Amino acid sequence: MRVKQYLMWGVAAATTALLFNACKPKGAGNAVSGNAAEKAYVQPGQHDEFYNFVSGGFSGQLSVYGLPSGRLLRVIPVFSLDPEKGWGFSEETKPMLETSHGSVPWDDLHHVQLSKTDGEYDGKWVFANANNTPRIARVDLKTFRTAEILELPNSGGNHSSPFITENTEYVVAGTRFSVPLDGSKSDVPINTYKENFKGTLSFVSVNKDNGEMNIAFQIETPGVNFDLSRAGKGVSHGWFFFSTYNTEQANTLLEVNASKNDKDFILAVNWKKAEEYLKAGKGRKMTNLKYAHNVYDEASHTAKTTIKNEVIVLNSAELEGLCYFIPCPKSPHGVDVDPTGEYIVGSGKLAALIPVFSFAKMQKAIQDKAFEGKFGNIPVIKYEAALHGEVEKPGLGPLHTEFDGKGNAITSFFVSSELVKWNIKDLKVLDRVPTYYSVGHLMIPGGDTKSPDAKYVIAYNKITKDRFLPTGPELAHSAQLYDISGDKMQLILDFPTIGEPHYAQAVRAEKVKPNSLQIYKLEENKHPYFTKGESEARVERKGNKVHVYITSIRSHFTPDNIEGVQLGDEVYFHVTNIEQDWDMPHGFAVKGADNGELLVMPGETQTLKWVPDRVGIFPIYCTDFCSALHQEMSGYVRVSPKGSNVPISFSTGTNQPKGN
Ligand code: CUK
Ligand code: CUA
Repeated sequence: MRVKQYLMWGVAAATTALLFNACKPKGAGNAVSGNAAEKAYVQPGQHDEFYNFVSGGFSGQLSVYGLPSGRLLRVIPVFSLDPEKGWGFSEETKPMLETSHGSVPWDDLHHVQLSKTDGEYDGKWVFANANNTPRIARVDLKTFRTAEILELPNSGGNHSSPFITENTEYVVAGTRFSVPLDGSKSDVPINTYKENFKGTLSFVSVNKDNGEMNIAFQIETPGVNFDLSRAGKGVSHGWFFFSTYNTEQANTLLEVNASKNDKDFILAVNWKKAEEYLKAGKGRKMTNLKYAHNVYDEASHTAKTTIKNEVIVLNSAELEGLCYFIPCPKSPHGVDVDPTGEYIVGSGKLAALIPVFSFAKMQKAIQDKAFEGKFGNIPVIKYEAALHGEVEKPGLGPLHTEFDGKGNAITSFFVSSELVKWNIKDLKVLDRVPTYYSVGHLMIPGGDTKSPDAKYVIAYNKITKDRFLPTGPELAHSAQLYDISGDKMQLILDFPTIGEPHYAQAVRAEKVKPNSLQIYKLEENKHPYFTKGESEARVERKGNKVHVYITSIRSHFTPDNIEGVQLGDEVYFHVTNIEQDWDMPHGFAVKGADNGELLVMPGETQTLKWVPDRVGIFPIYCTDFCSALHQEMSGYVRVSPKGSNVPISFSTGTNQPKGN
C-alpha cells in the first residue's frame, strides 16, 4: 500500500487517521553500535553473501542488491519502460508491455517471490505482480531478465499476488478490488456492490522445465478486497491463505466504511480440493475474455504476445469444502505462515493484538463444524476454534511477519515504527527495535521457506525524512539492515532503494551465481534478422521498409556508411553484437529517433525502428563505452527526398560502396 499521504477526513475518521499517522520512534538517532560497520562491510572485489530482490513499488521494476553490503547490483525492468536496458524500446521487447488494454508503459510492482522446490528457493525464477493492470511476471535468473508476463482477466487490481506454493505448482493472485466479472454484465451501478461485485483468486500453473505460466483455474468469491496471501507448507501444504478487508462490502469512503467490522476474514482455500473439482468438471468455462500472454523467446531474442480468451471458474459458494473463512481482527494486511506450516499469523492494521491461528485447530474446527455462520455461503469458522493465541500489545499497526526458523517471528509495525520479535509458541514479545521510519514490509533471507537464514532482517521503510542528505521534496526510500544472529536485533546499515520497496526476498548467492549467463552464443542465435558476421552485413529495401543488418564489435559498426534511405521510409536497424566476451555490450543510437536507443548484449540481436522526419546526414554511434576507441564507433546515414534516385548502398572502411 502507498501510505505516504496523510489525509484527514475530519472528525468521522479521526481515529483512523490518528492510527495511520506514523509517529517518530522514541530515541530516534543513528542508534548504531560499535562493530556495525564491520558486519555490513564487504571488501572491494569481494562478493556479497545474498542476492536481495526488492520490489520497486510505483517504479514498476525490481532491483537487485547484494547483502549485507546494500550494493545496488541491477535494476530489472519488468512492468515499466527502462531506458537503461532498452526495455520496451527495442522492437523485440515492446510486446512484453502489451495488455488487453494496449501497451501499458508503467505499472506498480509490490511483491516478489522466488521459485521454490520442496519449500526452499531453487534460484530459477522470480515472480512479481503488476498491481494496477493485473499481471504476473516471471524473471529468469539465468539472464536477470523478464521472460514472461501473463495478464489476469476477471481481476480489478492485483495486490494479493504473486504468492507461490511449495514446489511452484502455482503462482497465485487474489484481486484487490472486487468488481463484476469481465463481460457484458459488468455495466452495473456502483452501489450494487453487494449483488454484483465478485472477488477472484487466480491459480496460475508453472511449467517445471521452462517456467511457462498458464491460468489453471480461477475461484470466484464473494465481493471483498483481498490484500495479501501465503501458501501453506509442510503440514498445511495444499492450502492457501488470503487476508481480506472490506468485508463490509462498502463501495465508497473505504477509509471509514471498510473499517467498521470488528473482524474481517482470512480466507483458507483447499487448492487440492479445487484440483479435484476441476477434474470432475465442476468449473464453468468463461469465453469471450481478453487477456495478454507475453513470452520472451531466448533463442530469437524476441517477445511475442498472444491474446487468450478463456478461463475455468470454480464457484466458492457452490463447491463444498473448497473455502473457509476465519475471522481476523481488524482489516488484516499480511497473512504469513511459519516455517512448519502450522501457524498462520494475521496482521490487523487496526488491531491491538496479533492473532496466531493453528492449522491443526482449523482442521478440527472444520471436522466438528465449529462454524459461527456463513458469508457468501462460505462457512465462517469460530474465531476461538481456530486460534492458537494472541500476541498481546505487540505495537501499533502490524503489517507483515517473517520467521527466523528458531521458533520466533518478527513483525513490522507501521504506526509505532518498529520491528518486534516474538515467540510463536508462547506468544511472548522478546525484543523490539525502532525503524526510521514507518516500516512496511520486512524480510529475512529465506523468511518464507522451511528453513530461514536467520542472520539478517531488513526493514523496508515508507518514510525517510532526515536519514539521507535532502534531495528536494522526494527522498529515496530507506532500507535498514539489522543483524539478528544474537538475541537482540542490531541495526547495522541504511541503504536507499529504487522506487518504493514493498516485499523483497533474498537467496544465498551460490544458488544463483553459477547459472548466471555471460553471453548469448552466436551459433544459437535464431533471430530472423541475425547477422552472423561482418561479411553478411547488408541493407535491404522491401517497399518503404529498409532493413539494416548491422553488426557491432570493438570499435566499429558494419556497415557504417548507409545511403539510399528516403523520407517516408521505415528503417529497421537490426543490430547484432558479434562480441563473444562477457560484459561487452554495445549501444546504438541514431539522431532524431523518437523511439529511444538500443543496448545489445554479446551475441544478441536487437532492433531499433527509425522513421526519419527530414532530409540530411544522420550520425549513428555506440552509446556504451566499450574500448579506448569507443568515441570512434560511429557512422552516417544519408536520408534523401522521397522518390530520389540515390540507390541503397552501404560500406565500412571504403568509399566504393558494395551496393552500387
Ligand atoms: S503491501 Cu506494501 S507495505 Cu502492497 Cu505488500 Cu504491505
Ligand atoms: Cu561499442 Cu562503444
